[in-house]
Amino acid sequence: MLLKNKKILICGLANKYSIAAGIAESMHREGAELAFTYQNERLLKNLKPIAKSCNSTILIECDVSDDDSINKAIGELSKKWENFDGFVHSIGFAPADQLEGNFVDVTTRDGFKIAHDISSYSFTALAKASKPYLNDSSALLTLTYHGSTQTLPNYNVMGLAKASLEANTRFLAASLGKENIRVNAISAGPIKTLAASGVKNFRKMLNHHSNIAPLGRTVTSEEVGNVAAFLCSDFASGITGEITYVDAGFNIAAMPLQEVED
Ligand code: NAD
Ligand code: 0WE
Repeated sequence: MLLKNKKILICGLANKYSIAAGIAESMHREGAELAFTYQNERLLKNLKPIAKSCNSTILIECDVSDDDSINKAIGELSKKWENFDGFVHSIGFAPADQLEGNFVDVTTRDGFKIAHDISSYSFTALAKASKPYLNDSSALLTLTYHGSTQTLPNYNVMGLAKASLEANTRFLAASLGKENIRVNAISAGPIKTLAASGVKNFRKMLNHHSNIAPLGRTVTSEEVGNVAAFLCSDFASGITGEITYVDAGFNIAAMPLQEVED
C-alpha cells in the first residue's frame, strides 16, 4: 500500500481511456483516498462510474482556463478535505487546427497562447491555489510527452507547450522544495486516448513506437499509473523536479536492434 493515508486530487479524467483513469486505478489500489475534477458537465457521466469504483464521492467541476473556476474548485475541495497530499495534472489542449500540417504554416498567436495556457500555466495555477492546503510531504505530478525535446509531424505547438510544462515542473520543484512539496512529471509514450483519437495517423505512430522501443511495444495507462503512484508516494521522497520516462525505452533508442512486424 504505497499511498495509505494519502489524499490525492486527480484532474483530467475524461473517460475510461484517459491516462488519469490508469493513475486513479493504481492510486486506489495503493490505498489513496481520491477526489476528481472534471472539465465540464458533459464529462461528468463518464467520470461517475470510475470515481465510484475508486470509492470516491468528491467530484468537482474545474475548467483550468478560468482562475475563478480553479479557485472555486479548490475552495469546494477544502470543505471536504481540510488538507491534502497532492494532485495529478493530466490536462493538455491545443486547438485542433494547430495539430495538423507544417508547424510554421499552421501555428498562430492564439493557438500558441491557448496551448501554453491550458497545457502548462494550468499546472502552476493549480499549485498556487492548492498550496495553502497541501500537507508536508505532498507530491504534485503532471504528464508530458517526448515532443518537448524532439520533433515529430503534427505535434507542433504542443511540443513547445510540453517544453514549457517540463520547465514549469523544475521551477515549481525549486519553489515548493522548502515546504517539502515534490513536483515531478511522467513522460508517457503514445497511448490511444480521447486526446489522441482526433490525431491523423495515430495508429502509424503506435507502430513506429513499437518498432523503435527496446521493449518492442507501446505502454498502457496502467503502467503509467503505477509510476504515478510511486512518484506520489513517500518511497519517492528523494525525487523532485524530475521527468521520468514511461515509454518502453523509446527515447533512448536511435535505431532498433530488430524490426518488429506490424
Ligand atoms: P484525455 O483526453 O483523456 O485527457 C485530457 C484531459 O484534459 C481531459 O480530461 C480534458 O477534459 C482535460 N482538459 C482539456 N482542457 C481542459 C480545461 N480547459 N480545463 C480542464 N480540463 C481540461 O487524454 P490523455 O491522453 O489521457 O491526456 C492526459 C495528459 O497526458 C495530457 O497532458 C497529455 O498531453 C498527456 N500525454 C498523453 C499521451 C498520449 O499519447 N495519450 C502521451 C504523453 C502525454
Ligand atoms: O499530448 C498529447 C495530446 C495533445 C492534444 C491532442 C488534441 C487532439 C484534439 C492536445 N490538444 C488536442 N486538441 C484537440 O482538439 N499526446 C502526447 C498525444 C498525441 O497527440 C498528437 C500526437 C501524440 C503522440 C498530435 C499530433 C501528433 C502526435
